[in-house]
Amino acid sequence: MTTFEEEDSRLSVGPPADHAAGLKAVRLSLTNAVQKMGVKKTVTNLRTLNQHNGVDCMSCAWPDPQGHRHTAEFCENGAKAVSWEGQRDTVGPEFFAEHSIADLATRTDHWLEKQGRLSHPMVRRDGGTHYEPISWADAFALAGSHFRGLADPNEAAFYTSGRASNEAAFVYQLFARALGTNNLPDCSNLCHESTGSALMRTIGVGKGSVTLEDLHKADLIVVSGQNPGTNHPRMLTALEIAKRDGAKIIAINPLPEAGLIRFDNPQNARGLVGKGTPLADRLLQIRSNGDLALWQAIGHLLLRKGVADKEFIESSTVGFEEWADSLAEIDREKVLAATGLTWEQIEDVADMLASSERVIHCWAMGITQHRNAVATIKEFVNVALLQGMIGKPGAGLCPVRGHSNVQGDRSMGIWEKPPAIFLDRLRDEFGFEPPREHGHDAVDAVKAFRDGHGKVFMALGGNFVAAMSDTEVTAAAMRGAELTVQISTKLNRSHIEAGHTALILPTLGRTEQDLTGGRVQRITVEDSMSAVHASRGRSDPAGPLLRSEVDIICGIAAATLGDRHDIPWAAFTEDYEEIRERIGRVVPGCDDYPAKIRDGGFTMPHPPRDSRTFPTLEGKAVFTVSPLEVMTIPPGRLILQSLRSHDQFNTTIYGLDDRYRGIKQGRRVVFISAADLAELGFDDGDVVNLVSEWEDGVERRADKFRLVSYDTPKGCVAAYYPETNPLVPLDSQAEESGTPTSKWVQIRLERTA
Ligand SMILES: Nc1nc2c(c(=O)[nH]1)N[C@H]1C(S)=C(S)[C@@H](COP(=O)(O)OP(=O)(O)OC[C@H]3O[C@@H](n4cnc5c(=O)[nH]c(N)nc54)[C@H](O)[C@@H]3O)O[C@H]1N2
Ligand SMILES: Nc1nc2c(c(=O)[nH]1)N[C@H]1C(S)=C(S)[C@@H](COP(=O)(O)OP(=O)(O)OC[C@H]3O[C@@H](n4cnc5c(=O)[nH]c(N)nc54)[C@H](O)[C@@H]3O)O[C@H]1N2
Ligand SMILES: [Mo]
Repeated sequence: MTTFEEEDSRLSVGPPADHAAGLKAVRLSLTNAVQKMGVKKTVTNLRTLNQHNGVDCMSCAWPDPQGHRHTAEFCENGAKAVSWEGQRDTVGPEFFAEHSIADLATRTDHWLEKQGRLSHPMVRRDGGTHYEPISWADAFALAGSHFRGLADPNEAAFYTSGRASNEAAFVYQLFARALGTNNLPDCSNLCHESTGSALMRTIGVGKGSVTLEDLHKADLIVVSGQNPGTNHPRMLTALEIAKRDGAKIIAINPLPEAGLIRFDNPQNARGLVGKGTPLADRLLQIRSNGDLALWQAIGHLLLRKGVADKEFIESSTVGFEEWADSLAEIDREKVLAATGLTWEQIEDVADMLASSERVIHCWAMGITQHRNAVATIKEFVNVALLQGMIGKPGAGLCPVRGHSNVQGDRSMGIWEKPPAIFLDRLRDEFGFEPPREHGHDAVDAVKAFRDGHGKVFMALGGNFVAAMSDTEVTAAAMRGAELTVQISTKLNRSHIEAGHTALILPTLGRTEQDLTGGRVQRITVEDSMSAVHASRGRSDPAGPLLRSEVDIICGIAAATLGDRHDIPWAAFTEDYEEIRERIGRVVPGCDDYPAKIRDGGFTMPHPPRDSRTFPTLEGKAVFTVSPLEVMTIPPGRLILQSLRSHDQFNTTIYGLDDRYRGIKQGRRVVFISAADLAELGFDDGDVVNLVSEWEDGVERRADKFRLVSYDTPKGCVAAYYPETNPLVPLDSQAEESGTPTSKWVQIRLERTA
């Protein structure tokens, strides 16, 4: 199946599952791994995954247990990620000679990545119809000449996807700043940026405040806008442990996701043979973006009950009175309309919170990718502060990160708005004055290239064209670049919708042995709970020409900057320990970095978690007031959220099934309520076009989706990303954080002829 039509022809729909994982997951992951990698590589890779001294799994940022680890400390989707990277087929000069870029443009995302690992540096010369081989030296020289030719360093943009190691991220931002720009858009801009914005303002640190231990000890865990059964399967083990000790779990989600309902833990005997653990004690099927109203109502009810950790509020916070005043009254009708819940359901949750001593709030993309995402997260913080649920064992804020090292990349300075302290330390270490004005985030970068101000776009991993909103606009912007440079492991859309001159630079994956500089190199990563540790790949690289990310970045940096600023690019490549030395001196919280890594890793400091101190402007935690704005849509229209299937990792499509939602062999489906089907006059199985409506008057389209009758609130439908990204307007962004509103797009359904 290579084309879009063929891929859709076999779609079938069955009943959704009511539980996640179990024996079937283990069997599927092993069969899949052996098919892709062969037996030897499967054993090497899976045996060391998430073990002390082994490979950090690149499928998600969920932390590893500190002490005892299971022999198989990975999940079905971790195994998929590893075998996808370990695939034996390769894509090299013959493949590119056979397939023109025009031909590749007709292929699906699934087909593109499935062709195998990129094995040779390739270039598309200006006007060329095909990619052709290029030597590494020529590739570096070509990139260097384009960077040197820029009239202004801000004509460059440096994108990062969250799989890059701390070492690669550090030298990458150093290169960008030594060139003279803070244009460092990253996948975080599309992901947890709203979390960072809300937490920086309210608690002074843009990261979660709990450890894995805290989760085990909590007595109430709220999981909002997250589908852990697919996206963070190992989180279910933590929920199961908490549950066994009596914790209650509340899931807030428009969809009854399988993993939230019941979990068969494949790693213990009970899970293998028994019926599994029922996880959520409550499932609130909230309407899209009803969360702000819900949490304001909960705040209101808790205040009415007199719930408050007065000592903590008094000693450690500001703004309590204003917040409490703002919620003295609440418009009940507005709350019920926004949430689609009953007042009894909301009171019940407030009661559960009131009677709990250790509460953890978890959230992910169902919260961050909305227009008022930052306000919603600030409301989680308000309620947590009211109850004093921060900086105490078993309690806190737990944004669950996506990419395995997205948090580490931020710590290393991948940020278009770097804090002054970071830039000061960079200056002191390297003796040059880094640029101070803020750079472009992901949306700004698209606009710069769309409007002709952007000239060179470099990407450290990822698939910017498919991951970004407004696919057609983004693709046209990238095609307008003078040069695009993609450091990648697999072929994807961003290699096709590329600049006039385009480089594909094949790199080692995390599971592969890195012998750069003739020595065994390790890299380091930081997980969702700020734990930093080393990772070392063991398997043979997919080809002899592959180079490490560090090697490629330093090669291009040296070709661009020569010995400007005396930065020892060659020494960095020789031995990554040299980079770790610099990380230790530049990155706040990383003192003695090399030694701490050698000792097995450490947890980054987090003042609110560690000592209930809050490095905000006010020096205390901040209650904030947000207006309750209820977003409405005209009659006959629907709110579309775009989400992940069980068989994908972001834009990487492993397969065409979504087992937990009953979908087989297809992805162009829209989950819609029976009530909407009836009201709009459609039937389950009808094929429709999706048309998005936005204030600019432009109608964005995605054609031929099959309607699937599903248990989702009326008015709220769901479909997979990246297929739906053409529908998300570039300007539809979260306030303050700028994240595209991937979970809120106003659409109408159009009958197909
Ligand atoms: N296997 C696998 N693992 C992954 C990834 C992957 O693609 N595949 N991606 C990684 C990355 S980068 C990330 S960021 C994470 C993503 O992890 P998730 O955030 O779990 O990913 P999504 O599939 O976007 O799911 C969003 C969830 O939010 C719900 N939701 C949507 N709108 C709302 C709303 O308005 N309110 C509430 N309360 N809920 C809502 C949806 O129904 C869905 O269950 O996973 C990471 N891990
Ligand atoms: N509509 C909609 N859009 C979304 C989202 C959504 O929920 N809905 N989610 C957003 C989120 S949360 C995120 S994080 C972004 C993800 O955006 P990205 O991080 O840009 O995308 P990925 O799909 O993770 O990138 C896949 C590519 O990374 C490359 N790759 C894989 N491993 C490595 C490696 O080790 N090194 C290097 N150099 N390259 C590697 C491969 O070439 C592969 O094709 O998408 C966002 N876009
Ligand atoms: Mo993400």
